[in-house]
Parts: sequence; C-alpha cells; structure tokens
Amino acid sequence: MTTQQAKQEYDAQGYVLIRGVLKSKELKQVQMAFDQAAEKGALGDLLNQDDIFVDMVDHPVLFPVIQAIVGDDVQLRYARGGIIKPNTNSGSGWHCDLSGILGIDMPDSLIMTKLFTYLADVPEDGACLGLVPGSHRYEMGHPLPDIRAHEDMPHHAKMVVQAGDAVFFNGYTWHARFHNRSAQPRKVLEYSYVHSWMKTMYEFDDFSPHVQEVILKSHNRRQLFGVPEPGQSDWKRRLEGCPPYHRMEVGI
Ligand SMILES: O=C(O)CCC(=O)C(=O)O
Repeated sequence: MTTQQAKQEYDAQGYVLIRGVLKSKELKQVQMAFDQAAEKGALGDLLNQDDIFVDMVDHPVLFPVIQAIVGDDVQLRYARGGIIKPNTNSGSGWHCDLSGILGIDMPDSLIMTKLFTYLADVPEDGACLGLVPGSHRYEMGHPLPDIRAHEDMPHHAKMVVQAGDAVFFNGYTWHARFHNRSAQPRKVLEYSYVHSWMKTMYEFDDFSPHVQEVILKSHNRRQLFGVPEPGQSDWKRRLEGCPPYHRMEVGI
C-alpha cells in the first residue's frame, strides 16, 4: 500500500491497517527492547528506555503516512507501550476520544491521530481494537447505540493483526478494546500525533540528557518533540523541505 492509498483509506474510514511494517530483525529488536522496558515497569516512559523507541517516532515506513494524515506541522503527543494480559476482562467501552472537545468541527477536522504498532499477534478472541468505519464523519453529539457487548456495535471492524502490523486511527473515530479472551498478551506501541501548535504530554526536561541530545540533532525531531525554535511561532513550524506557512494579507 502506498502512502497515498493509506491516506485515502484513512480519510474514508477513519483508520487504516497496514500489514507487515516491522519485519524480521527490526521486529525482533523492537520486541526485545519492549520486553526489557516492561520488565522494568517503564512502558509509560518508553522514550527514555531505548533509542529504538525514539526512532519509531519518525520510522521511515510509518512516518510518511503520519505526515500525510496530520500534515507538515506534525508533532508527537505521547509515546507509550501497553500490555493487555491474557484471559482478562480488559476491554473498554465504545467511545470517541474527542467527543467533548470545544471550538472544533470534528467531522471535518484532523486534531489527533493514534498509531498502534503491534509487537505480538492479536487473534480473533484477543484484545482487538474495534473501530466503526466512517464514524469520524458523524456529527458531534451523535449518540452511541445502547448495546451490552462489544460485538453488538453495528458495522464494527475488528483489528485481528500480526506482530509487525500497524493501525492508524483518528481520535474522533468510534473505537473500543475487546476483552482479551485469548491465552496471549497483547503488546502494542501506542504513539499519538497532533499539530505543532497543540500541547503535548511532555516537557523537554522529561527526557534524559542522552535523548535530549538525540532530539536536538535534527530539525524534524525538534519539531516532533516540541522543542521551541527561537523566533519561530508554533503555528509556522513545518517539517524540513515542506512549503512554509502562508498568511493571506491584502491592503498594504
Ligand atoms: O487499546 C485499545 O485497543 C483501545 C485504545 C483506546 O480505547 C484508546 O486509545 O482510546
């Protein structure tokens, strides 16, 4: 699937699944680093655990899709790892992350997108992410149906995936996590992206001196991690090589 095809599918459905992004050696390296972070109880502080997680923020296959979806002013909101234990009532209800947001016409906007990169297979009875295709275009306040079980949501799609697959989804798309009825833990990298003029969940000081050094080396990472650029407003930030911010003006 090309970046353009991925964006088209995302725009039409509110999500897109791309298979086999991480393969063989790279997948093993990320899995090992993830398991080490999990052992330390540090999945919430992923970026300080291993440079591989910083590299996943602008991964050469995933990031072009993120840029196409969010725009040239993209910024990371947070990055964390998550494990859902086997055979647990670990689902969440159907919801929309951005349903209560003020001042934005959500069906026509792209405020926040999430990227789940799977490090373990999720079978049909696993902790699948469920999505309602097209629900990112519902009018604000569109009521959720009165249902009792995840499976009762009309028209839902269940992400039955393999390690190495990735799902991008709009935070306004209706979604849920199914209970994990399988014998396998679910292991996911959860990264969230917004625009450069929005707040993120980090202060730069949250990063170790080493990670700060890695971030400071490149223009794109300084933007992605919200490092202030002297003399540059957050509205105007753009990834390297992209057309600059353009303000319309007449009458002078
Ligand atoms: O973990 C999942 O599959 C769903 C996550 C979720 O509901 C969310 O990110 O808001």
